Amino acid sequence: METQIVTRSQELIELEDKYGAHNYHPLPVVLEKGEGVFLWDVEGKRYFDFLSAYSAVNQGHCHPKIIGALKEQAGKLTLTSRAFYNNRLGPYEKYITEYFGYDKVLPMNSGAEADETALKLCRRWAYDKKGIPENKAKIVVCEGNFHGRTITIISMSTDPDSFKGYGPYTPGFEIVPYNDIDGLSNALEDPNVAGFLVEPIQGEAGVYVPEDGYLKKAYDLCKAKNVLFIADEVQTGIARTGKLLACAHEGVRPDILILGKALSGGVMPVSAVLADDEIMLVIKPGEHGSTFGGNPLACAVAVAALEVVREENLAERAEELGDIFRSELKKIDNPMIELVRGKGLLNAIVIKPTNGKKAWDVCLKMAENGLLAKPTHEHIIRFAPPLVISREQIYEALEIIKKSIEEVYNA
Ligand code: IF1
Repeated sequence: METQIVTRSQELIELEDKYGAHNYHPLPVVLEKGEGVFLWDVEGKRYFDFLSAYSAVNQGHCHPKIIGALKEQAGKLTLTSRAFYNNRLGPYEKYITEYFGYDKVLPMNSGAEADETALKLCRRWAYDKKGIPENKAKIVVCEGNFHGRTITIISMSTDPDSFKGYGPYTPGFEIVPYNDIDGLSNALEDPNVAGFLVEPIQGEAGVYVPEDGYLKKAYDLCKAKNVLFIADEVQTGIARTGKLLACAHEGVRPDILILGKALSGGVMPVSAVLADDEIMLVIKPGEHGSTFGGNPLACAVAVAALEVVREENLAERAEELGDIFRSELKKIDNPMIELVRGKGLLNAIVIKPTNGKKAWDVCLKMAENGLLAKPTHEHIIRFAPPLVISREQIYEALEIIKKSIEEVYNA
């Protein structure tokens, strides 16, 4: 009788397949441990993490300082709800508002919740401050946007994978092409426009970097029309692109700033919306909130996560190592690499399918060779390692990437 050898990984993949909803198609790698830039699977194989949980793990996996804060706070108090005050929220609010330079913060959990919060804030401001007639406020968004998965957020999406089959949709959004100042300018002619929501670099769209000057021009147009400039920095923020915020590359200070992901270093869902008083205070007690938003555990973790970014100069590292990484990627002479783009350590390559081999095959080969990355939109591979990566490790990873593409090309 033939005995079938089933690995632990296969067993665990089958469990997810049998009992979990099929809303993802992961690479066939089952992870059980992380430290810094590395992940280990259940068979003990080590990988470079070049996804960083979609930029949530900028500080590296299980950063000792962040995990220390988590452990200490977990033994004391984790959740009070906002029905009462807690001793961690005030200090966190002071810390994060000074850190990013805003009067106030509104704490939430997921990125989508923070985006929803920003949309509500913008609409309230439109009615209470700008004087737009009731229910007429419009928010301009960009083609190719990704802001999360709620019904309202997918109502602004132009990607059928995100929105198809979930109607009826939330009205009140106008879509303009990304990286197109004239398109935005036309849309802003409508006096009922209250806000412009934009990703400084479009992540899900495939790390699409707008032309230099786009964000500044967009910001200036918004100012001229009394429209709020709302930046979704859930993915681009917290040092990923070589500055604390991607908007800072153009000296733009958003009226409403949305943060998530790396705000906790990937330890738990922590998101935030930042704005000045004249915007933030339009929401009054009882008009918005969340059971978990601002919980003491999240506050302790977020302060530690932000301290790490500063103490370890992660923005400067991302800038410097990102330049090296992109210039070395561009040197790889392989017909499968069509394009290299990105900023800081948020990068992508566009793969030209060759002999039936696609980005997915390249990712499988890289995993085999010890580096994890994920394709997006069929032909794009995102490269976004934790920002604690060293220069030597960047070169080591480049060797794996180069070798893997060659192996797929020559197969
Ligand atoms: C998934 C991509 C990244 C975001 C921006 C808000 C959110 C996200 C700019 C919502 C979330 C995600 C979610 C994740 C995959 C992922 C993603 F592949 F879609 F493109 F990061 F690159 N604003 N991004 O990028 O934050 O509610 O998830 O905390 O599987 O949906 P969330």
